[in-house]
Amino acid sequence: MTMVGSLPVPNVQDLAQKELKEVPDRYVQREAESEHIEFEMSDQIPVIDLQKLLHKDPCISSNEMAKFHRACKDWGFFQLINHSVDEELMRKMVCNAEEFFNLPLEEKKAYAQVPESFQGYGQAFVVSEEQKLEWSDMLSLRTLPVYQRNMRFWPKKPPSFSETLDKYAFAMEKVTFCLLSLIAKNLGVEPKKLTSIFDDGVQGTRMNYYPPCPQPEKVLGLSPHSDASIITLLIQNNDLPGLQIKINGNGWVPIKPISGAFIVNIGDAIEIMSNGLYKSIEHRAVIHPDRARISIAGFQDPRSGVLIGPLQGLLERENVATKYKAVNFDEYLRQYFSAKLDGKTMLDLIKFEKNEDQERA
Ligand SMILES: O=C(O)CCC(=O)C(=O)O
Repeated sequence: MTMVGSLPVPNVQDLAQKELKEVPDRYVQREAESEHIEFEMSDQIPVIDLQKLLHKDPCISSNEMAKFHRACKDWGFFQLINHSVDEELMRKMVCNAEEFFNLPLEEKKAYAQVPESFQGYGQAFVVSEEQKLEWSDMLSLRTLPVYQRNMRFWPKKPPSFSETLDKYAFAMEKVTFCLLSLIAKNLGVEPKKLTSIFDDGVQGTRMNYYPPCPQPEKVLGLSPHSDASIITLLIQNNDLPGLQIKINGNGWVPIKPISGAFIVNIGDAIEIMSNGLYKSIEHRAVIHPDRARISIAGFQDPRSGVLIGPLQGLLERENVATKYKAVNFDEYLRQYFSAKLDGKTMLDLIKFEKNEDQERA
């Protein structure tokens, strides 16, 4: 049985408060000077308007649906505006997370991860004592379905934390369900074929805390990876950039967050089900020299035990061969959480053959 969960590591927020001149060697994992950053592509990252997608006027909705299709196909990332989630709730969620991370370390340790579990305060994806470490701490919680929550890891401080996260979890689920129905429409498959994996679906919420770092060019907040999820919704504490994405194996494209928007990305589950038409894009988080950044990622996964594979209707209509093996999603997640973050290697393992993505890279 593979290990799920992370080896214990030092608390980075605590380390960062020690006013270090140089970061310890175990965190040095980047050579920024040899990286290519595509600043000019930042402004091209698609912005999708949910109200336009759902608009009664077919002219407006079909234009936006075409834009949405291209965003999922060519970018795998977009910012979602006019999503109907109360912006005050989003702000409160971020403030509650910030208040939690600002508690004394001893208080936060009451929610520390325990062996063989990814839930709680700590890290993820640390599987060996030699592995380089990320410049971040995290609080990971299973937020849906409600009966799968482990309240032992839900902070009691600030007092509004649990109520806010409960509301926020359902709000994220609603948006994801809506996006998934629209994705089905764009893929030309019966919505139920996609949304049925979502009934009783599992949602994990990860709150990432990235302290400032005296040598940000040497560290990573989160190593390059794609998400295992169906769809991920991300918000963050301010307009501080930190998230970067890799398009077509070229340089890193920084995302400039739009206030009040969700940053949305397609996860591995949709890449598999769309037979590679929609892309689960590699992304990473970089660190600011003197400001802390907090992000909250909501990962919507299929329900437990479901088998994920390319959608039959899509394969027949496009008359293409299946590029991915069908996988039990629980097993996929188990593998995902028992290895270090490493680009798209997990997804590559279930591809039938080298396809054009790899050839292009
Ligand atoms: O902090 C970010 O912007 C990225 C977070 C992320 O990719 C994750 O939590 O998997």
